[in-house]
Amino acid sequence: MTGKLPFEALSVETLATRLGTNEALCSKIGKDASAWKVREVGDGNLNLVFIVEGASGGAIVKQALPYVRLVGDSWPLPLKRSFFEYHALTRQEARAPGSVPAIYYFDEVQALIIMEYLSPHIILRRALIEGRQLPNIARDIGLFMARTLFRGSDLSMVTKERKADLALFADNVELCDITENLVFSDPYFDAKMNRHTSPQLDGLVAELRTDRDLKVEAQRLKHLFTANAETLLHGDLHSGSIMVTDQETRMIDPEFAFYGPMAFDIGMLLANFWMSFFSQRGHEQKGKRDAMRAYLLDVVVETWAVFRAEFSHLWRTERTGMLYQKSLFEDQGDILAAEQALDDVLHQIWTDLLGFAGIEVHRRILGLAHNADFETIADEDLRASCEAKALKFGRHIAVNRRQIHSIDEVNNLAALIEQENSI
Ligand code: SR1
Ligand code: MG
Repeated sequence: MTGKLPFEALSVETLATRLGTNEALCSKIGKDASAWKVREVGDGNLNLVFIVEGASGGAIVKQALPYVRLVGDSWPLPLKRSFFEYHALTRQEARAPGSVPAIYYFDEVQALIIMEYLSPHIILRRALIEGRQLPNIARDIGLFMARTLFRGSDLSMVTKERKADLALFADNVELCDITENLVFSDPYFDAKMNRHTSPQLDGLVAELRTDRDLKVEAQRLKHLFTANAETLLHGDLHSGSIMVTDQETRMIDPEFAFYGPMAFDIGMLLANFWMSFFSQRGHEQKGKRDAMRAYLLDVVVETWAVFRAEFSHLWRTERTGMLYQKSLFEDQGDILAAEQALDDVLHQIWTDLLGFAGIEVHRRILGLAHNADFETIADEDLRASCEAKALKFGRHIAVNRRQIHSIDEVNNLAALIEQENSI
């Protein structure tokens, strides 16, 4: 396949013929395309994902479709998201080496990326639903977030390069538009594509949609999301965008990448751990999940601690950008002022991440794109009761984010709500 042919979606049947002479793919998996085994495994909302296995190995072929797969061709979506995913992956690899799949090939016109087949990795969300305790995720994800968020910002980058990059990713308009609507607005009114577990949640949903404080807060956060072009975000860092083994963690799918507030990635990620926490009761049939719940709260604590420690380390050792220049602080012998500024920056991230986490919880229960943590709970009353607790938790941390001072406070709140009688 050359980049000059017009876009055409691949299929299991056509992939070997169309990519059979692709040198990057052949060198990874073997030249005999007639022996390739091809499976389509995409379970996300947007794209085609193929696993291709040949005589000498496997690879992933990911291709964007000109529409939202979850909804169909009534919702067109530009192919250029593949371009942003490719460029985000290259930056993430440079800033946090070993944290993303290796890229073998990119074809902009065909909107396809050929990349490393991560095996035996599975999607983190799936592992958490199964009740698996992964020992390294907090460390790996905390480091990934600190390194990518710090090194993609004006704390670290040459300002001319950062502004050029900001301009490049500013064109990721349609994917930002999805987040701006699906995350920040749709959950809080009766938007067309919304759904929720009904009738069980109807009362609570109506309450949340008339909650003035919550709606104002959600819009403040949307404002922050659109106006604070602070760093290159992953943009969709939930547990479905992370692949794991017991030892390894890799971040995938950064097609929503753009310059936004650091707290967005962290808040979205932690929200997904808290949602997993509230969903565990729905998966308890084969044994108690108390240990799993405790594990998830520990993961939250450790992820935030690792993030803070690594971000602080980078602040002290790599602060080469135009913000909080060393010439103003350390170079004048004022190390304490640099530490004061660090505390200030971390405090702002903390306050904002709670807000983003709260509304991420809401949109996964009230909006279009739900998550499997709750969706796979077949008993609707049980699912609704798990979801109701998560909704109350999300409302509390979003609205009260300026009055909450520690991660333990948030985890205690989660534990308290979990023990309450359900709706
Ligand atoms: C229409 S896309 C819905 C969601 O799927 C993606 O994974 C993002 O989270 C997006 O909000
Ligand atoms: Mg995705």
